[in-house]
Amino acid sequence: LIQIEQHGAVRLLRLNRPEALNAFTTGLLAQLRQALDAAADDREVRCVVLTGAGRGFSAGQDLGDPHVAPSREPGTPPKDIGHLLDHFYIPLARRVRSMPVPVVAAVNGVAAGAGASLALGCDLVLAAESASFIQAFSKIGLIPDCGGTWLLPRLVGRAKALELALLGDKLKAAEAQALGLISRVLPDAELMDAAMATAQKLASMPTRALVATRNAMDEALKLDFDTALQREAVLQSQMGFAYDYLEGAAAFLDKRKPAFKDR
Ligand code: LHQ
Repeated sequence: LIQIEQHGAVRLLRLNRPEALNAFTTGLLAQLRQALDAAADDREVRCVVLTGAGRGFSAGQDLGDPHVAPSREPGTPPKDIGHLLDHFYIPLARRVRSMPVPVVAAVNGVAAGAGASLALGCDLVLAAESASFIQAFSKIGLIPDCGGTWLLPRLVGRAKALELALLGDKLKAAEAQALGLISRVLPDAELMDAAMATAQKLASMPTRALVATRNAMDEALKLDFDTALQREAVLQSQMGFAYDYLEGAAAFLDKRKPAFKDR
């Protein structure tokens, strides 16, 4: 259910249930998490790209999944879909957010529900012109999950976050970029080349510093200014002791290309 390709130091993961717009079954969720774990554990991997096979990125939870679809039989007790979050979506969202390498989403088509949350939780989000983002949850009586309630207001502010989440309207890639929800929009035919070039660039950069930057920014959202300054000093001190800083500064002074290796 996941196609895995290695391009130099870039690990490409492609959700592969195109017949259902890569909607998440428990099998797909488990395999995606395994693939991310494997990328995290492999020291040769310095960037991960996440995309979808076919015309969609992911339509979110597979609503036909018997564990999720409410039973239509009278008298049957409702299912606790919270278990699915506990065992699949929460570990997945945490995994993406805590990867030891940058994660690029190449959103090739529609990203709906948890599919949108997954994309928006990545470090850089590139989208094809024909891609779209749908906060589909409200339309079926649910709330944004897989990090959606945390991500949306931080990315676009409360007013727009609520507009998107309450109305559940389709947001085109260009509108998503204008709102600051995603970083770049590419012509469809150029998306994958652009995403892979961006990933190769990130892979050639000082991975440990890139990841510490993401982590520091996520952390800073919870801190006051003064505490964030202190936290930067702690992290910067760690970076200063690392090989990549020595190499980066030396390469600059020697007027040569640096060869970074920390992760
Ligand atoms: C699908 C799905 C889908 C199954 C398309 N499931 N088959 C977490 C935990 C627990 C419970 C529930 O939820 C969550 C988090 C969530 O993610 S909730 C949100 C779930 N997602 C949605 O509500 C989106 C449902 N899909 C749609 O609204 C449309 O399919 C979109 C707008 C994404 C795309 O529309 P179209 O381009 O018109 O494509 P389509 O609707 O014709 O879909 C193509 C096929 O994919 C179709 O199958 P078929 O056999 O008829 O060709 C769909 O049934 C199937 N599919 N999404 N989520």
